[in-house]
Amino acid sequence: MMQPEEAWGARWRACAHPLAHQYMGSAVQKQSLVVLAADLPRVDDLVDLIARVGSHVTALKTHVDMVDDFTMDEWGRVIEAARAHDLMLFEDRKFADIGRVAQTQMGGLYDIRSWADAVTAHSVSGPDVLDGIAAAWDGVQRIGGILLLAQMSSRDNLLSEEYGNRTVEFGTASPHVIGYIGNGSSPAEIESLRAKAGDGRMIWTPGVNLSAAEGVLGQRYGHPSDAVRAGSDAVIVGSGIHGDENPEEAARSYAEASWKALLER
Ligand code: S5P
Repeated sequence: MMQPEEAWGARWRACAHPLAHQYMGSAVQKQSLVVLAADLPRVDDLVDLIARVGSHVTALKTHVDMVDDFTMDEWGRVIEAARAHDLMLFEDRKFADIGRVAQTQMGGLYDIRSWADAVTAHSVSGPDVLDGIAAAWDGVQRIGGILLLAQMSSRDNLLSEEYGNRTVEFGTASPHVIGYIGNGSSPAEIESLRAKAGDGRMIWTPGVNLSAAEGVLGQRYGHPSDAVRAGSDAVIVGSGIHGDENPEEAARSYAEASWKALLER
């Protein structure tokens, strides 16, 4: 099997966080840079989807607060299914409050700190949100990584170039930040973010779809291969997989496209 350093090059050497290495190592094993956006409202359907596509995807991105039948016990089934497929658990919570509140929001009903390996955060409130999130993991003796939103895929969003630059400054200064969310629908924007982020941080991109049609409610899409060639290290795919009539085949296609593009890069 290929060594991670061979596939990832400078990115492997420069990303120091253990979770960045966990993701990149697992991507090589599965030959897939696909993060499954499992946007389904029922635990049974989530567990079923993981069983079907788990071997073609590298991380499981959740929105735990969209699950209708959430209880901590039921959620345990999702965690177990993900771990059984060696998937990193990534809660897309988009924390955006002051540090102290983000710390407490990592607990609460969903107790994100106890199971998530990675979470997303907005940088709008300043860099202390990052320390708040890290303090919550610290409180339960776990280590996690944060992905900061530097760009978004939705049309007319307010994340300007300057906002993205400041976000990268926060991310560069924080040991808890493993990477950035970039706009997967625009190779030019990914390239620009890549130039600023350097090799020490990953870029994960939503807004990718193989049939690159218009998404609903202002979502925009680009091709996963273009995103990876432009500097994305993970393609976040939701509808393209769970909305397909054959999720397993779809996941395999995304995995192949993303892996091939990484090797080309
Ligand atoms: O800018 C963004 C950031 C994120 S994290 N645009 C996004 O679409 N996302 C997330 O990616 C969104 O919350 C959803 O879970 C996923 C995209 O889903 P899809 O069905 O459009 O592939």
